[in-house]
Amino acid sequence: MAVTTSLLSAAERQQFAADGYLVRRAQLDADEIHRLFGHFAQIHARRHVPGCFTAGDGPDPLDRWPRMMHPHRFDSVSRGLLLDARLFGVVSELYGEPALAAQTMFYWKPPGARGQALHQDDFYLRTRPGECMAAWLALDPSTVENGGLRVVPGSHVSPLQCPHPADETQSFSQHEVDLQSEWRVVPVDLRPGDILYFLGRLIHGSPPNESSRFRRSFICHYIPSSALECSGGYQPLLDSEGREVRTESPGGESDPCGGPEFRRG
Ligand SMILES: O=C(O)CCC(=O)C(=O)O
Repeated sequence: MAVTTSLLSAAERQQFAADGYLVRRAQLDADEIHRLFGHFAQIHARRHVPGCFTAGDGPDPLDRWPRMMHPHRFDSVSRGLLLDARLFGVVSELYGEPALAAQTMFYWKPPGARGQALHQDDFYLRTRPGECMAAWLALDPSTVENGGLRVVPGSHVSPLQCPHPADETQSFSQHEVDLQSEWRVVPVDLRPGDILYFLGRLIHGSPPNESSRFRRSFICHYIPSSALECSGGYQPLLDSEGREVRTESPGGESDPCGGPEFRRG
């Protein structure tokens, strides 16, 4: 796939390089989003899809509305979005080389749900060389009140950190990284159809949903096609035509903080 330079402006590319993230507004329209709501509600009604999610009936809202992992592995709508040029093409252009698609997730983030502590995605994907990139698609308004994403601009130039345990009363995930004193955590307000792109070393996370509204989002992860390693759980990867490919070797999953690239917190 040739990487064209027609999707992004020079200002967008510059801002992405400086901050490590970029918001592109109104990439999906209201009809498309409405169809996605109905579609994922039908999948959730199955209550259990192996390797993707199991819905329970416990008191934790995330037990009743768990995130769906890798829905593109069985669902053509998710796979279509992952490979859609509005996402895949932009990611390839930001990389300056063809991307490979690694992951999809659907988050319901119901009222009362815990957030996700500040982290770097490449702690999980282990992309080498290079770094992964997320395309985070807002399906509902995503704000401070309902647990919208927050980012640390410029933190993408720092190395991967070895995280410490997160406060699991606030975060459903167990890992949290530290902030340097000059860094600021900035909320990113998104409207339905907006896409936030960000790099695998950018520190980001989300607070709990303290509103009475769901905050639904569809999240894709990619790696550059020149990467030689990516964690095994994200493979097989897909190229722009949907063909399955694998990196030469999986990342070092046995000791996630052991490599020389990790700064121990
Ligand atoms: O959507 C969220 O609340 C957090 C998602 C996130 O940080 C991630 O997928 O890496």
